[in-house]
Amino acid sequence: MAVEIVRVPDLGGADEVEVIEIPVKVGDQVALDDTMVVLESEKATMELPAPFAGRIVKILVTEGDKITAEGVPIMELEVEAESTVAGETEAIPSPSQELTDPDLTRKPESNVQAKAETKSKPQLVPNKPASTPVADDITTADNTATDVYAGPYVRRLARELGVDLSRVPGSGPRQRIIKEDVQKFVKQRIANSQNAGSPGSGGAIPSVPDIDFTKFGDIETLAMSKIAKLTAANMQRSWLNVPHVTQFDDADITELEEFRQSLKAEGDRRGVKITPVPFLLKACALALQENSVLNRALHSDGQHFVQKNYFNIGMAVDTPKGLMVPVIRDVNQKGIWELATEIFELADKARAGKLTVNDMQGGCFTVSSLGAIGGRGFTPIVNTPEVAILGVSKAAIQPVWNGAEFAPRKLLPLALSYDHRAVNGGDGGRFMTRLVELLSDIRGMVM
Ligand code: CAO
Repeated sequence: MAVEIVRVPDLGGADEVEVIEIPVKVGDQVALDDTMVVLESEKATMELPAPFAGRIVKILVTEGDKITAEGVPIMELEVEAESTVAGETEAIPSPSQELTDPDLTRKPESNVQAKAETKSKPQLVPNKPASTPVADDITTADNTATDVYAGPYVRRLARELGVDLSRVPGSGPRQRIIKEDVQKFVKQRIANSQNAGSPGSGGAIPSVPDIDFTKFGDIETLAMSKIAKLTAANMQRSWLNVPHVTQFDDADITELEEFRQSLKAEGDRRGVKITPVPFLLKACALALQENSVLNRALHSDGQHFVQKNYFNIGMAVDTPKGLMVPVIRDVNQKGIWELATEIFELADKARAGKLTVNDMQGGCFTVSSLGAIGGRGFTPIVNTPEVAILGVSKAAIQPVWNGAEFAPRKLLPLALSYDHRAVNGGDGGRFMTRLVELLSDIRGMVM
């Protein structure tokens, strides 16, 4: 082991340089070219690189020191025998010595001290004008921006930590970003994310604490099925991405129900069960045709909508393994018998766990009917990339004022959720009103 003294190089014509940053400490292992000290003159800043790899045994300067001559010892570096440079002639990468232009960083010239004359020499390069405020002239986020006022050491640190330097306020001379600024920025971000969810915070989503439920009673841990995991992931993605609006209305399906009952005998002959669901799908397809805004997807480029000119509707099916959504294609072109048959077949297939990927692709809109199960209303979550979903609850007979008296009518509660990035309240309102109209007077479906 040999101890080498690292000295201040040629000052590049400056009368005095100041030690403005010492990014290393005693005991640190440095690699060749790691920044050891940052010096600054009135006109330039220079990062003094390690002339060889080794361990720092002594730092002979402190931040704020003024150096007026070259050759002043600044550090003692313990170098492994084989990496000392005495007599070595191989080309050594030149140091990084820039602030304002990283492209100017490598200039193979003479080295910082006699012992290492085969190495390159740091050069002072002009600082950016002191009057230029850092925050105003930073536009890129890749930390190679020439107008980010920081040296290679800080840039490297920022890269390692994934910090966008353009967002870091510099506290060094002329707002130079120093390592403490990056550290402070990272600490702040961590604190923000830990406080996320607290009023006024803009950080990441707070995690739910892990609770040991055995403290409170007997538990079992059950493996989630593949469907349950997929459903959880899809729901979370949609919930986090989609600004949801849900609006409500009731459709008077008294006449639809009378008509449906009148079809029962024929249904028995055909072997098809007619429930309100095929009517709902048909009415949705027609309302989508007339309100095409709800038959869109948001383009991933954030600049376009994808307008779908086909009308495929997904139908949520409750299965023992979890929620599945087979898709019924071209609903607008199909009759009620055909739809009822397909609904029955797909729901059966879903419950038997036999749906194919194809059965579940290509939906434009989803209907989730909990009518057979019960409940007065719920707010469904949009099945992205679709932009709207209809939640259907249990129909019930209710008194409705007809202008002269309260009459018993069968009302079907509907809830339409939509992605407010793609669908405005007006669009949603028009769709819902038309849907209610079609269900309340099914003659509209055949016109
Ligand atoms: N109001 C009152 N009764 C209703 C109704 C409603 N909105 N919708 C259906 N019914 C009745 C049906 O008419 C049928 O009664 P009858 O035999 O007397 O006619 C009965 O409820 C049972 O219907 P069904 O469940 O066999 O068939 P369906 O067409 O109504 O529904 C399907 C099919 C696949 C939508 C349904 O079985 C299902 O799985 N629903 C759950 C969907 C779901 O889980 N959504 C939540 C998703 S988010 O977690």
